[in-house]
Amino acid sequence: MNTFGHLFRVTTFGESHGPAIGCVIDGCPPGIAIAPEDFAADLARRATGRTRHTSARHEADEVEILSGVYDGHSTGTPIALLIRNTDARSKDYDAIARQFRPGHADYTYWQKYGTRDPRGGGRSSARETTMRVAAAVIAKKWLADRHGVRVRGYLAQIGEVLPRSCDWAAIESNPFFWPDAAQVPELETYMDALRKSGDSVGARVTTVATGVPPGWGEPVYGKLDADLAAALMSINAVKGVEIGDGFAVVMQKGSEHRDEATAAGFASNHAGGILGGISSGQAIVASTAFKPTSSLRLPARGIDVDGNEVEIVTTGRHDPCVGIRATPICEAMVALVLMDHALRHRAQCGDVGLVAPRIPAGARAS
Ligand code: EPS
Repeated sequence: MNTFGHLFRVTTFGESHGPAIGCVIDGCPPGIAIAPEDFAADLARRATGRTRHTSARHEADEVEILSGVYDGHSTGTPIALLIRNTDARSKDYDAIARQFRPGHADYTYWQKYGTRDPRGGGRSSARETTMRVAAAVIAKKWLADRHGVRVRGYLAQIGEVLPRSCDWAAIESNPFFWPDAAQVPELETYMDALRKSGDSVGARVTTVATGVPPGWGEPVYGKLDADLAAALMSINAVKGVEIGDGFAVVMQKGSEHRDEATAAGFASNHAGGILGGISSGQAIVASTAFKPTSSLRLPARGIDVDGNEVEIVTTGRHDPCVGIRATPICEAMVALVLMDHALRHRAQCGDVGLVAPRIPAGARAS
């Protein structure tokens, strides 16, 4: 399945070392101002090769709009976006073309399809996330213009390192999307040592959507939190998703967890902005866990396609921590889910209008 969403429906295509990657967005409302340069900022935030802490592959990531936009505005017909791959180095993969990297989708793709494109991991490459970010530029724009929704994220953990403070202003001024500027030198040192060691590490990204009105999300099988979890889990290397307090709820008492309401607003946000699968009007908070990447130059035991035991060493240009550049990808998936649910809510309940009483959003997070 390469298609995502119900009414705002995104299909991505392409492989990491093929001629191009792209997407088709079907169901986009007409009248949204869209220009090729609108995509540049978010694509650059996600891209490799912009700092020494990510893969050195340097893609131009220039978007060509092939359809669905006329005179600078969406027409309501399918929007097709294309990005040509300009810096693939397929020979890096010759040595492992017949091997399965431990911890990688190499093995499961092979088992599923009986074949695979080994160049750059083919379709299983994080390169695919480029098109999610591109599609979400349009969703973010519509959500902001129509509803004042803002979707932002930050890196909330690398390995065992946690932010000591959280300042939104710091996040865009360092290569890690880290919310505590004072810790950035420490992270640089950490990542330099990790890269030299040849190993990789996991990370956690927190994504926050503010301005979402109450009512988005559908019981029972279209719950907003379920769709967010599925969307975030569909990002490469993701192993866990939490909404609001997530797994910490296991240790909470009901009297602690419930978010009390006052006329001035909700007093806390343990629920992460979603009750019964429907947005409450509070900030939606999602946390995503990324595993340490599996393409390592440190030798590991493995099997090749003929079943022989082999020593596997992965050379080439890889991310020591893919979570570092995952913040825009998590934002993108949250924005795509919200866009889809906004249209779904409008379709079914657009006539309901404002319902009183409306509790102000109150606390941002728990
Ligand atoms: C990736 C491996 C690297 C990354 C790539 C994701 O690709 P290559 O081995 O071809 O240099 O550079 O990321 C991107 C190109 C991108 O745009 O995100 C992987 O194995 O997932």
